[in-house]
Amino acid sequence: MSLFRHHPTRLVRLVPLLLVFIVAGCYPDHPQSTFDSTGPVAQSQLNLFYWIFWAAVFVFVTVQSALLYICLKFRRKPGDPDPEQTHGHNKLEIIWTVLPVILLAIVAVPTVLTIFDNANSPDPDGMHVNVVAHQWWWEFNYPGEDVKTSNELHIPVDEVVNVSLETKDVIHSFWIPKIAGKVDMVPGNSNKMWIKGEEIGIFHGQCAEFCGESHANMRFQVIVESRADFDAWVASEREPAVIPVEPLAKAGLDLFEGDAQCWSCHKVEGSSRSRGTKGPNLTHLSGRQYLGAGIVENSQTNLRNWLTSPNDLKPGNIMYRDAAVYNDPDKALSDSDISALVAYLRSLK
Ligand code: HEC
Ligand SMILES: [Cu+2]
Repeated sequence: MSLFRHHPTRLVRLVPLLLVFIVAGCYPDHPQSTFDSTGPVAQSQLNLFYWIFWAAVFVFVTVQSALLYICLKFRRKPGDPDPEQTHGHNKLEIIWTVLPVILLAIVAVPTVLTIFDNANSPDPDGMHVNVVAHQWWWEFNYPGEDVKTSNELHIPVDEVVNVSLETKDVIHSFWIPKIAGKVDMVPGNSNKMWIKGEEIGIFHGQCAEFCGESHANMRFQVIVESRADFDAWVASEREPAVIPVEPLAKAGLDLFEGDAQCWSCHKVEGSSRSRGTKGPNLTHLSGRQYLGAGIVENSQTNLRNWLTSPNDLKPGNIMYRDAAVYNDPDKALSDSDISALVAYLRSLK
């Protein structure tokens, strides 16, 4: 405690800082706050959290009050003789064994019920989405709708969506803080969960299991929309990409499917050349709100920045690591190449 004795003010100065952190953590109106749930799964998890939280508060307050009381009441006063020496106390030992058992039961019963509720879809024959995680982006396949897309999950409001979770590489974890979470995606395994969005809007998703350099940048958007909007989205996603006629975009397509070798990692439906699966499906890239798995807004400038130096936006990403245009100086993209590619990608509506 010498620190305290010599420099009490230094430590006291840290208190406001600590409060800032604590209060910031409590702010519910945050895109990744689990305290502002909008779906039954996240709501049940939040209810469970409160149940356990208040049980813990009860234990804390009871134990600390007893401790304080005992310390004050039975503290040694000057001149006191040695206290009476005892060994064992059956009644006390039974009480402090039985009480925690009851408390643990109070916590365990709702926990197990919630686990089962979250694992068993109320509508197993409803809509399905297969989510495949990659370092550091997401693939979303809708087998019933015949739609394959990346980095943006569209779901109809108030409908149960059954989700299966897989990974192409390391362990990831699927988490939409306001709607549901978290279930791990484990190599060689397919995990299941269900989600339901009860509010129309755009929600944030985030990988919740450390998976390498750009783990923190492995995000996605969840677009909860009306049934009609969802059906319209499905209809447009099912259309193959339109072949551009505008000369710059056309030049971009030639590069994409030729010297720039983008085709080897990216799929564009409707193209017989672009069938790659190492990177996100780009068929309707322009329809997405964000680029690079939720990192930056999908604007012309950001797309240009992404193609110029993907590593600045997303350290370590596999495109930068493996694409020839970033690794072989002879194949590097010129400014006009990038303009053409941007024009082509912007045409992918
Ligand atoms: C070696 C494989 C590979 C090659 C070659 C490649 N990419 Fe990629 N690309 C990826 C991967 C992987 C990602 C996902 C990166 C991430 O978000 O971590 C990606 C992401 C993208 C994205 C963002 C997609 C989204 O949903 O936000 C665009 C746009 C893109 N690439 C365009 C291109 C273009 C244009 C070329 C050719 C110059 C190209 N890529 C070449 C692997 C590749
Ligand atoms: Cu991760």
